[in-house]
Amino acid sequence: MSPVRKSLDELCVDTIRTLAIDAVQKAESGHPGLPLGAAPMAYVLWQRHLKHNPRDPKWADRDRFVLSAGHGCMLLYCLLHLTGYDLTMEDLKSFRQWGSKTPGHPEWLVTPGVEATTGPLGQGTANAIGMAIAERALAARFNRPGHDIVNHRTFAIVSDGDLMEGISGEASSLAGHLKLGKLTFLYDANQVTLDGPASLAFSEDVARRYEAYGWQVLKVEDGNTDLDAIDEALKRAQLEQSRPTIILVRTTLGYGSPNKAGTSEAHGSPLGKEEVALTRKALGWEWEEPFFVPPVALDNFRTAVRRGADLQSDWERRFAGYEKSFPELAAEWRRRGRGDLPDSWDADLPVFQAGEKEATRTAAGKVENAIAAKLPELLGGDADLGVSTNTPLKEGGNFDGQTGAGRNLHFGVREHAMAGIANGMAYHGGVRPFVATFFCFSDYMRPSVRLAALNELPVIFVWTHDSIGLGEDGPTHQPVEHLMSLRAMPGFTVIRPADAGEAREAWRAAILHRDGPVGLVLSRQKLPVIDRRKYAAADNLSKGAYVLAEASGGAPRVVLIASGSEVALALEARDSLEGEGIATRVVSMPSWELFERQPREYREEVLPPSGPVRLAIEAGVSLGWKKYVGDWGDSVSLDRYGASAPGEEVLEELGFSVDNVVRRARRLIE
Ligand SMILES: Cc1ncc(C[n+]2csc(CCOP(=O)(O)OP(=O)(O)O)c2C)c(N)n1
Ligand SMILES: [Mg+2]
Repeated sequence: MSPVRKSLDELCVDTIRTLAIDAVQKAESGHPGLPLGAAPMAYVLWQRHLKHNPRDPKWADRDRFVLSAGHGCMLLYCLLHLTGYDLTMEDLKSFRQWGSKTPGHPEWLVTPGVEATTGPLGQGTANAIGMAIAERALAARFNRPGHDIVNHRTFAIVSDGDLMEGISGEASSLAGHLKLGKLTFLYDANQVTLDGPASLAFSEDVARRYEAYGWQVLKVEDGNTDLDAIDEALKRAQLEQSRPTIILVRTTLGYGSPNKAGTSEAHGSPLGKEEVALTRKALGWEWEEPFFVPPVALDNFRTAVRRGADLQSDWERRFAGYEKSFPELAAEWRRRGRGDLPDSWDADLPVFQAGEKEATRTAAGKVENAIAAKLPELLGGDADLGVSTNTPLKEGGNFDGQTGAGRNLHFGVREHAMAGIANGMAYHGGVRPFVATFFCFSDYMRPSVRLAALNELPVIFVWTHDSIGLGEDGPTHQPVEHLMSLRAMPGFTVIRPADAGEAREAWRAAILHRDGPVGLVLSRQKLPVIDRRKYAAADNLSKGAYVLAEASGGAPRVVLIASGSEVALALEARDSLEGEGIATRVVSMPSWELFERQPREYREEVLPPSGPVRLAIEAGVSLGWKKYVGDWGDSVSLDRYGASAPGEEVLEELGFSVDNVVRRARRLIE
């Protein structure tokens, strides 16, 4: 191919391409193929359609862009640098290096302008859908006739791998159902994946699949060079109001690389010095020095700065008018933008009477509803188990994807998408998402839960039916290893309240916890409401663990540590042990993570490092309890699966009885 005169647009596309392969080459690591193939669609989107302001990446009414195929992150970093975000050429040159702003996959907390952390394929599709949902919810709350304060779109580039992943199917099905008209996917249909041609494992008709989901499906036959066709499709996508749009853009992975294009060799390793040179040549790139950006290209990209400033100042002017007409709404908008809570949001939370019995799922549902009355940003839903999780907002109405009205999201039986969508809502900001299902099915959500933790997203996961105590449904539904497996996840806070009072405090703690996700782990079965005149107050939950019942005489010989439904059992066992003259302390430990945040003196007061022996009681695996019971301690726990029978019987049979706890405590002392 001999060098041909390029249009400015073509020059800009090739600037992205060459910059991306240079950065991958310099890092000696990374994915050159996607940027080479997807540069045209990304360029046209960013240059002609995306509403954004590089100088204020957090401007609330910007369009959202998610690169779901996060391995292609060099594409995104190039766009950010070239259009004028706070990402320098030096940053591009430090791709994948320690401490750089250009990590190996896009990270939300690291790089300004990155809207979602992606890399685990499929997640970005659900994140984008969550963003589009948040946009609608905010529009319904804040927009007034003549005042479109919230009016932006969500775009995502998705790859073959993204669309193979189950989560994209779940999420896209829901997006079609909700008729999210302001959502657009650009599908980088290059028919190649990591191991070879996509046809090794992917032969469905994606267009018909998306049509069946209720999406508008558009096609661009030559995504490598036909910028006008991409532009046209993007225009049509934005004319459609009542369906999300997917644009199938046929591209070549590694476009331009003479020896690797169209093969999986272009996917995930540097092209190699020679092939980089050949690729430049094939693209008709005149310059030899790496990382060269032609000044005319840069000028063109940087028009985004002026455009962005104009767009944002226009919005700010309109917002000022809105603020005059609707001062209260504007104040709420600002408060939500800051992430602050309204005054006295928790003034009227329900109180529960000692002597009654109530499942923590039931109590938590009442508390959540009371909070929702004061906290309009709280919205969420469940995966077809609302009747059991008690999480639907009674006054909330069902969410309408067109108008954005309603606060109850029916995710259907789609746990993974539910969690990924909740993350997207949290990334978007302005809303406070919660999602609910049975605790056992947290496994179906785990990849997204992990990303919530990694990104410090304030998503509240409500998980009910928290142990073998759920009974008859049997071992398929009875969580055993789930508590510990979530405690193993850095940045994730697990809270398993002991009774209705702690359930109230658990919700309070969850709302106050704004720098990471929280899992509320709640019982199906009724539990006695602990008499707080006799025992310590429930608001001690905020410290993670506390002395619920002190040993008579103040010097315990044994400390029983329990969480959730096992706390009532510990109190009963304490009565028996004390009856035998064994001074016994009961520590309620709803949250390891909150406890670890306390000063050492407090932790040592609750669990003295020397002296009394400790026995943990929890209907879950023993793994991990050594941390708190020490080498001399023990745990009444569960290193096997449960069984199908009435809950009380399963608990009794598997060792969660007063007799067994007393016996085990006695054995420890001896
Ligand atoms: C959940 C998950 N599984 C596996 C991977 C590893 N992986 C990265 S990219 C990829 C597939 C690449 O194919 P495609 O998505 O079509 O991207 P392209 O090669 O076209 O850029 C795989 C398997 C991953 N990132 N996430
Ligand atoms: Mg592919």
